[in-house]
Parts: sequence; structure tokens; C-alpha cells
Amino acid sequence: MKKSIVILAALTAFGSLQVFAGDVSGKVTLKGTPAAEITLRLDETCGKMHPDGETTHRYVVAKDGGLANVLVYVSKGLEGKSFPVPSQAVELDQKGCVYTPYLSAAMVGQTVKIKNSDAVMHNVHAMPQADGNSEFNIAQPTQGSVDDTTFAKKMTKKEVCIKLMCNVHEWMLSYVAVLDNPYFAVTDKDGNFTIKGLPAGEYTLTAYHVKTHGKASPGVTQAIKVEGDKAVTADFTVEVAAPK
Ligand SMILES: [Cu+2]
Repeated sequence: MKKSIVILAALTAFGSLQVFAGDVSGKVTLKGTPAAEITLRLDETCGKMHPDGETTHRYVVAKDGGLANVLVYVSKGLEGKSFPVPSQAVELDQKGCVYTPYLSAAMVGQTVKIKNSDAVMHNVHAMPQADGNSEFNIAQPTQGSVDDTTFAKKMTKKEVCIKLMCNVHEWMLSYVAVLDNPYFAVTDKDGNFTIKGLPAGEYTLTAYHVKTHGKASPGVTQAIKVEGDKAVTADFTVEVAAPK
């Protein structure tokens, strides 16, 4: 209790942060039938880790249509404001010659911890497009290799989403969104998300799926209003064109 009073007092004194904040949650549902996943052409070493084979996981869809791996973030309404960088690290692992998770998100400056859990050499090649973000390519030759500084150092600007790949194993791909505020989430295996503690106000939320959206189609948007500390629901539908 005492601790929360101190935090509340600190936030109020800070001025730029509002005391009232609500959680925003919802579900992203896929409409339409995406192209079939592709079987990965694993090499011999990585193939042993997947005796039944492995495919891409571009569209991870639950039975009821819930779509996983969708980035949901506040794309308008927080301009000019600054926020503390979340203290927890975003973790990206290379395990079984695939990246886990497929999509993650971090705020500018947040630690992204990249590790190699395999007894196989991987390298992490990040290919950003935004001005202010720099390409990097680091080798992680041994099991247990960890790098928790390079990503945050190289990515200093908002970018949805940065592609990472392994040049040793060309099927290894991962995407990391870098955002200029801490109000974002990635949908879980059922398509659900929660963005915690968004200050009261009016915003635009964007839902972005890496294989559906891009420069020409920057995501599905929705206006929301957070009043007091009331929870807000925001559901989205992501539509894929019928395969030709
Ligand atoms: Cu690799």
C-alpha cells in the first residue's frame, strides 16, 4: 500500500503522466484462407532436431479463427510524450534452428536479449529499414551465447517490424517491432492481447500482422477512448485475400 502511494505521488509529481489508466484488451480474428505453410528445407544437423519435419508458421490460427503473432500498439495519441523504458528484457531464442518467438516487440532502448540454445552456430542478421536504425550481424557460435546489448544500441527509432535472419540457415526468420511508447502487445495463440495501464485519453490502435501487412497496407486501425481507469475492449479482424 505504502509503495503504491509513493509511486502515485511520484507519477503525479512527474506531471507528464496521468494517474488514471485502463487496460485495453481484445481478440484478433483472421478472415479468409491464407496460403499454405511451406515445408522448411532443413540441413542435416537441424533436421535431426525435427524428425517429423518442420514448416513455416506464418499464420498461427486457433480453431475459432483467433490469430496469433499480431502486434497491437498505440499508433496515435501519444505524440510528444516520453515514457520510461520497460525494465524487463525481451527475449529472443534460437532453438531447434528456429527463432522463438516469431514476433516480439520492444520499446526504443529496451533490452533485447538474443541467445543461442543450440549446439550449432547461428548468426543474427538484423535488417532494419528506418533511418536511425543500423543493420547488424553477430555470430553466436556456441550453445549458451547471449547478446543483450547490440539490438538496443543499433535500433534507436520506431520501426514496425525489423526482420532478423540467420545467414547460416536461411529459413530462420524473426521479426521485432520497435516502438516509441510502452503500450503494445503481441497476440497469444488464441489471438488475445492486453495492453496494460494506458493513460486516460483518445488513441488509435493498430493491429499489424507481418505476412498480411507492410508498407502498402500498414495494419488495421481502430479509435479507442480510455476513460478513468475503466477497461476497454478492442477486437480486430485481419483479412487475407483469397489465394489466386
Ligand atoms: Cu542458424
